[in-house]
Amino acid sequence: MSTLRIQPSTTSAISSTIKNLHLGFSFRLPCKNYGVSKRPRNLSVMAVATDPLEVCVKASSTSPNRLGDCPFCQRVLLTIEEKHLPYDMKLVDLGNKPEWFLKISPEGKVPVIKLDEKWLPDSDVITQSLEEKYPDPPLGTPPEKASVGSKIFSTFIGFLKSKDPSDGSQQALLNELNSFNDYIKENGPFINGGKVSAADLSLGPKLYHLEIALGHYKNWSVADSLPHVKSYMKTIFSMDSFIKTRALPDDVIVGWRPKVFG
Ligand SMILES: N[C@@H](CCC(=O)N[C@@H](CS)C(=O)NCC(=O)O)C(=O)O
Repeated sequence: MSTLRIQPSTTSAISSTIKNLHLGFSFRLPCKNYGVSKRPRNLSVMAVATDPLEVCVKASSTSPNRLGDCPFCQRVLLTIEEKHLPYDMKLVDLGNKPEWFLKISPEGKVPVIKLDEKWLPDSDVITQSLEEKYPDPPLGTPPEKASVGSKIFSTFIGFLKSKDPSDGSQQALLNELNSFNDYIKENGPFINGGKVSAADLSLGPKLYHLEIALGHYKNWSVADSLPHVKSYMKTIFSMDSFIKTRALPDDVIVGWRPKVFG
């Protein structure tokens, strides 16, 4: 195992490490949060670091030691980032899954996270558990808004895979994007109004994949007639947490290739 210590990028960061772990890699990202312990009367604020969360995510298939192109992994990382929790990322090569990973994720899927000494799969379950365990800042989306935009991803995949321009798959995606445009116009800038919430952290990575994959494989982009979808994407894609956790465009392109040509 080799360890590379990187200088923290912010004054509040505790440490950054990159560790080689068997066939995967582990990154400790700058820890922004210091849990404030009970304050002794004669002392000023005492900062106590929280143990980093361990999270297994997809490794890049184009660049060594980089995060890969899994939108479900990015959703989990965004949630952790927005809650200002420290974490260690273990990069898993999904094309050659190591034994240690299959032991903790028998289905062989990422993301998986260690919470209360148990490895937990599935981004729905993980983000819900993070919300319960670390309620501040709250990121929950009210149930009546939680499924806004939720059909965009499946219609995007339908259009991306389509080889028949007249099969209605492009229109199906446009219908979903139109509804979303109207919703954000009335309720935006985020799904739950003024603040980012769990539904945005799920949808944002999927829109990122949509933009890159449809741009590359179909020469297609979100039309100017959908300005609220465009501004929503711009807002989410420029969040610090998003920039820090996004996949490389080349990985997104390589990742969708089997769906397009398979
Ligand atoms: N429902 C799961 C889906 C996770 C998933 O499909 N992950 C993909 C990567 S994006 C995976 O691990 N696939 C296994 C493989 O490629 O072998 C979630 O929300 O976490």
